[in-house]
Amino acid sequence: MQVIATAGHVDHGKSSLVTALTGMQPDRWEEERRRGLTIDLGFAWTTLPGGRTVAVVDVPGHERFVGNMLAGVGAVPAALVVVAADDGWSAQTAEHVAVLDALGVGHGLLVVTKSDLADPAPVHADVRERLAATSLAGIRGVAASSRTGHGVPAVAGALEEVLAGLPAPDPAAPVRLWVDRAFTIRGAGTVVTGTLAAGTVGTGDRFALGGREVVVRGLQSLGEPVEQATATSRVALNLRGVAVEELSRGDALLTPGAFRDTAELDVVLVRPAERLPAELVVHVGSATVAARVRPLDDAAVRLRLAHPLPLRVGDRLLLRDPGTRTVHGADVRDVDPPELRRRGAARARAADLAAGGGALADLVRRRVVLRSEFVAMGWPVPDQATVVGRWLLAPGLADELAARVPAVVARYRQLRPLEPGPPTAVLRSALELPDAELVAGLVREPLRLRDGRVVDEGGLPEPVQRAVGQILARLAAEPFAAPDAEELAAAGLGPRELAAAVRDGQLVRVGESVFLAPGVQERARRALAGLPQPFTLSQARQAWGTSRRVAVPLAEWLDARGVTERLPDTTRRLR
Ligand SMILES: Nc1nc2c(ncn2[C@@H]2O[C@H](COP(=O)(O)OP(=O)(O)OP(=O)(O)O)[C@@H](O)[C@H]2O)c(=O)[nH]1
Ligand SMILES: [Mg+2]
Repeated sequence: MQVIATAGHVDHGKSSLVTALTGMQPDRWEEERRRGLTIDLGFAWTTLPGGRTVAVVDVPGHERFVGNMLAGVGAVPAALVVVAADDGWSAQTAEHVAVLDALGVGHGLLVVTKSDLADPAPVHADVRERLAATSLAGIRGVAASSRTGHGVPAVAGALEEVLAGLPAPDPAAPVRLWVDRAFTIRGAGTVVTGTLAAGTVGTGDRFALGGREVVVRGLQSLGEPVEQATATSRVALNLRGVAVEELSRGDALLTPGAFRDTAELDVVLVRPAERLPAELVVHVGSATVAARVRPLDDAAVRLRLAHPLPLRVGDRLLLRDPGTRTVHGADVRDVDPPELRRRGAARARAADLAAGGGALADLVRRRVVLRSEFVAMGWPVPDQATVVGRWLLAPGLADELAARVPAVVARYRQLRPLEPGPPTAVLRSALELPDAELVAGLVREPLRLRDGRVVDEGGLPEPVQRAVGQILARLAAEPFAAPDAEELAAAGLGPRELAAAVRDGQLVRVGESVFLAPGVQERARRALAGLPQPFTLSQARQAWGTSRRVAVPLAEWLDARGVTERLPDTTRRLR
């Protein structure tokens, strides 16, 4: 399916043309039909002779209802510009075309209607000339009469060609469905409708909607129930989790996590403007919100929205001055812009925005950003980004920060020589990182991450390591000849040094100032396996070839670890 919206002055025959094409009456309200005037958006659809299905969003032409017109064209990629042969280019023709131009709508068809009332040729020529300076320059034109039916098949044929030229939206894109109607159906509950511009919607899907989660109970497209609808499509979703009173036009159903709300953003005008009012109305999708305007230069503008919207970089906004009815197209360039405090910051910012550096430039400015945030802003992840867990780092930044880590570790160890190294939180704050999780990506050889700390591969201060090394050499020859307290003290190993060696996995503490080498448990067990079971402490001591000072705590240590079992008569056996 493809979707197109009408445009044009009041009474020029938009709704009549839609009816002639589709056989459906787009004016839904009794008041509209009675007055012969479109007030709100209308919807109709048909399968064209060539086989394409098209849905038409029919907009009102009356100047009072331009707000509804804006909501209707916001998510639609093509326009059916209608001008009456007996009236020609008129005020709302100009206003609607200016809107389409500002939105950058480049696909469309011009239909000169009421060809039964006047020669369409002069109007056709005039309109084509006026469109030449807009995004609709060069679109095809067809003359028709909805009254006589003359030219209507040609409109259908030309329309098929226009639709064939539309770019195919990404069916896997995240969904942002701007609600254009919300109502209830007896027995079904809340229903919203909208133009699905990208992505896919199906029964059971969950969406974020203004801070709550809603579930799609069922959906319809073109009046028929469907399991799934893929962009471009008109859809009606029956929702669970929201009451109709909580909804209005301009709300958006969002793929959870794929969008972020923003109230402050930087945009670049499609056409530079000398002077902008201090306040403008922003239109995007079906939403309308007032915005404070701060020009950064004649093209770049900072907007502060009266309430946040789920906007992304690359979105095209329509900025409208309701007083003068002038419109500007504006491209969203930053949905989380930097503060402008210093003198000249605005000008520098404008230059950056004009340069339009894209995802990489944005990442360089942010330095570190959550990947999910960055993607939700609308940026692709640049190839040059460094990925650390959930984070993206600007190119080169990881190396720059990693180079600072050894100094932080050294300083910490100087202050606390017997701790293995600083906890990641210390590095997080020293390097001003938003999350300790990032430290993992910044630790380079010979440092490493162990138990939430950044430690030296060596583990212990030099003199301590040397003394421990001597003891280990001795224990290699005589595994149960633990050095006594005096010997340890002489080697410079006080309680803190010994605790550090134990923490580093180099010594095992089996009792009060009894330290043996790693692997002692297995060695002790093997020696006991050669004894008759059960055995006495004295037998164990002899098997180990050590003193009572070592044998008593070692035997208890083995009991505690379940290697041996102490029997009621104080003998032991291996378990
Ligand atoms: N003679 C003639 N009259 C037409 C033709 N198309 C529409 N009309 C008449 O023009 C009037 C306005 O037609 P609509 O189709 O309601 O015009 P519209 O552009 O939808 O008007 P709004 O939605 O209010 O902006 C109606 O009385 C139609 O019957 C046509 O091709 N020939
Ligand atoms: Mg109408």
